[in-house]
Amino acid sequence: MKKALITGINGQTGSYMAEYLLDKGYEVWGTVKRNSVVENQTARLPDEVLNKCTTSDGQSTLEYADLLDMPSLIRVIQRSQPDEIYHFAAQSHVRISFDQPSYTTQTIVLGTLNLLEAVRLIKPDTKIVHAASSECFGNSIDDDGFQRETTAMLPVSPYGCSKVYAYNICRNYRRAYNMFISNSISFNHESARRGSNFVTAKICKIATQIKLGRKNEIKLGNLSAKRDWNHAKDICNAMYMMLQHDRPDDFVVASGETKSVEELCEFVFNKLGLNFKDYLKIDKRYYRAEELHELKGDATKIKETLGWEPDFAFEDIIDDLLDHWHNELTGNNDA
Ligand code: F7E
Repeated sequence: MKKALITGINGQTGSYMAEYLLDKGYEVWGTVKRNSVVENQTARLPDEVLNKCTTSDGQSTLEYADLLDMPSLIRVIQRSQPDEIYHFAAQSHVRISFDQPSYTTQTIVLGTLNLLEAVRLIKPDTKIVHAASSECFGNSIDDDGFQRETTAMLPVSPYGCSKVYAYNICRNYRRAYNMFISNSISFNHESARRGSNFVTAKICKIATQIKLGRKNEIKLGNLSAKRDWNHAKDICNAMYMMLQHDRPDDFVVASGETKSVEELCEFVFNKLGLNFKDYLKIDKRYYRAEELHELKGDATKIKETLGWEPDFAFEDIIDDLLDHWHNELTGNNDA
């Protein structure tokens, strides 16, 4: 039985990764960050997943650990002896990275370095895939309007700057120590489990509240920003494929389509039979100190090398979010 360790197993993508790997028969380990509300520590992991997070002799495979606490990383790697590591844990909200630049940098920069160093010292044959980000590109874009593996990285947020370091230290450890470390340069990825302070989930949640008569306005920031939206489950599949490849490498994972926040908003409200302009207020609070204007990824490399194809189109992603928020807000959790 293969063993995988997921950092940030309770995050949006980490939780889907756990399900994906359990379905493939893996023993799944996860790092859990201590939260004073104990239920929040595993809130995104359904009971059937939690119940399967055990060793063959019934010991829990969820371990308290923090990327900034090296002893905790050493302990979890020693205990789990993983064949594969899926590295998600980070402060991942771009606007909040302007409010908490030091914390964001510590979790991503030192956190990734600590993880790589612990693996190098304890179990250097572990295969690692790091959740890098399209934020690494910032406003750099090729002449044909796409970002790809060769596009210059010119980040425009503390989060993006940190992810460029993490991306590069992964490449450095790969070359310097001959370790199997890949980067998934993931573009925006969304789902029913997306935190509602990210724009897709925020719009779907509030549009549903408006439809139910519980709210009468939505406050948003920069409507002209364009993003390449994907489903988190498609990112899991891509990251799994990267670790089954015969060598480590870096891959853009993206849909190749881009839409503005305004187009997203219009699409969601239209689906509910509403006109977003009747409810929209612009609030400067949601702007970033420096904006990233447009993301559109070229996923040719992963498609041609690994055979990856996404299962979810843009409308499927929105349907997943709207179904979730309708059920959550109406208490219809059996649906
Ligand atoms: O913003 C605009 C905002 O916060 C998307 C993370 O997963 O993807 C994500 O980062 C766009 C931005 O995601 C609001 O200015 C307008 O242009 O959903 P978001 P993000 O910043 O693109 C990358 C790839 C990551 O790696 C990150 O970890 O929407 N926007 N009004 C707004 N955004 C938010 N959150 N809230 C608003 O009210």
